[in-house]
Amino acid sequence: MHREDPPPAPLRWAGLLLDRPRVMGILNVTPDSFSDGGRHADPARAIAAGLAMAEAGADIVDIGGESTRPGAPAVPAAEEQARILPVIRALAAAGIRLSVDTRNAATMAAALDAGAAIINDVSALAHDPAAPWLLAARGAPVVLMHMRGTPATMMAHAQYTDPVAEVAAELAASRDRALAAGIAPEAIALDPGIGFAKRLEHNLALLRGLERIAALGCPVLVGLSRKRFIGTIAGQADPAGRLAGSLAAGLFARAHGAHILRVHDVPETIAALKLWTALDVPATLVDPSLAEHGIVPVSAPPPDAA
Ligand code: HH2
Repeated sequence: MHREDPPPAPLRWAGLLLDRPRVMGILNVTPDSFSDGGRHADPARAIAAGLAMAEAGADIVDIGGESTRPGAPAVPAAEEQARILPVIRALAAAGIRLSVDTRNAATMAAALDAGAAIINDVSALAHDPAAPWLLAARGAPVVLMHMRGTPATMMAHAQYTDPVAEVAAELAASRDRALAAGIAPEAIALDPGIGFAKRLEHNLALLRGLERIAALGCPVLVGLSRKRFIGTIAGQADPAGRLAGSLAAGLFARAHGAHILRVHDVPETIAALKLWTALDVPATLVDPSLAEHGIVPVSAPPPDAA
């Protein structure tokens, strides 16, 4: 890009202007999620946790009723809905932008009816044949995440020659299937699926190569919070002890093209991103709330100063 070129217009997705990093808080209403399993299984505790995330500044709260950790059993859609719908209704009534982490079209429909705005599907709409048509009809924004196989079988498929090229090509194919079903291009965000059919070296390659996923032209969401590769590298067996590594990897992902980070630790992630943004300040990408501290957008130098 030449100095005199105007910066590209920021992407917009799900009512969010992606001119600065956005944060999706994780709210698993499950007994068995790998990090927060059981903590929010009671609806009242889940609602309180969702309200706290929004209060802390989460742009989206992502509600899940089925664990997708490696080897996790599938949860019947009726059970999944019984877990999440009361939480969705309460948090939607509080005006919180909600996504729902589900692979089932019936759960997607019920969640949208209950007030959710976004669907987050770890199968990229491949699990349930009704899902793409439903979302095309509803016009809901969707996260298409990369995975191979199912959570029960995915680690057997973690074989790549060039992980970044293969994941980018498979995500592009998922996007094209969604478009062919009638989902609008601006409704689609893509996610490399850190830890899903990926081993340590694949996760690292994908984070280093995130720009090639962003080059597909859709907003990029990354979920790496407390995941196993962080524990492996930092020597932390307990997911709850992986905050520092999650923040470091999240900032790296942001610097390499991620627009949205899906995280367990909302206030800590927002603080880290604020510091990163204040230091990085690429032209117009400044959090407006920093203006009170005198940190304002820097305009590009005139061409002859280059
Ligand atoms: N990771 C998990 C679940 N859903 N969705 C997207 N888009 N991206 C991710 O990386 C992602 C996801 C797994 O993490 P978590 O929800 O914390 O655990 P569990 O699947 O055990 O409930």
